[in-house]
Amino acid sequence: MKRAWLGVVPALVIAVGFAVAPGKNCTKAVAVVHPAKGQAVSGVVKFEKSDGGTKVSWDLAGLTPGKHGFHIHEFGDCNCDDLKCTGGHFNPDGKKHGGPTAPERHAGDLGNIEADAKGMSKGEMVDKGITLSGDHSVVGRAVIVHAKEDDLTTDPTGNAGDRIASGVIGIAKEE
Ligand SMILES: [Cu+2]
Repeated sequence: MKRAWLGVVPALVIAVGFAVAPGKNCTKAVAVVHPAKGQAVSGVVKFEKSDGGTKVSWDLAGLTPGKHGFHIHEFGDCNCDDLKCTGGHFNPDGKKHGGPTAPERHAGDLGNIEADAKGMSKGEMVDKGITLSGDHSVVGRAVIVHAKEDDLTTDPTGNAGDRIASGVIGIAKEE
């Protein structure tokens, strides 16, 4: 009996190791976005490895018209009403807050998205700060939409206000 377990335990360790290694060769990821308590924002954000960075495309509804801070936060834990459990902006290099094209920025600083008069926002960007594997991988972390515009300056939050929607970034099937 004991001897049987000797084989099973290493096998389990190996299996779990593969399961949690976040996307060693991941090239596509997706986050289904859900509203924070009392909010109505929902949709989907997709990530894809591309030339020159990571292509981020989004399709969201239920926003107020105008600009909204759009970030990757450190933890993929959306299990709290105010989404503070997702931590601060994903910042593996210990940098200050900035806009997506600034040399000094958090990896997770994706700037703003803009909603139209109907509260819809759809678009794409290629970002150089995030990846889907390695130290800057966003897989397993959270994409967050804020109530207000990110001023791209104020450290560490961009003064973007409440967190109104979130999605956990997961590995997507490659085609
Ligand atoms: Cu944020």
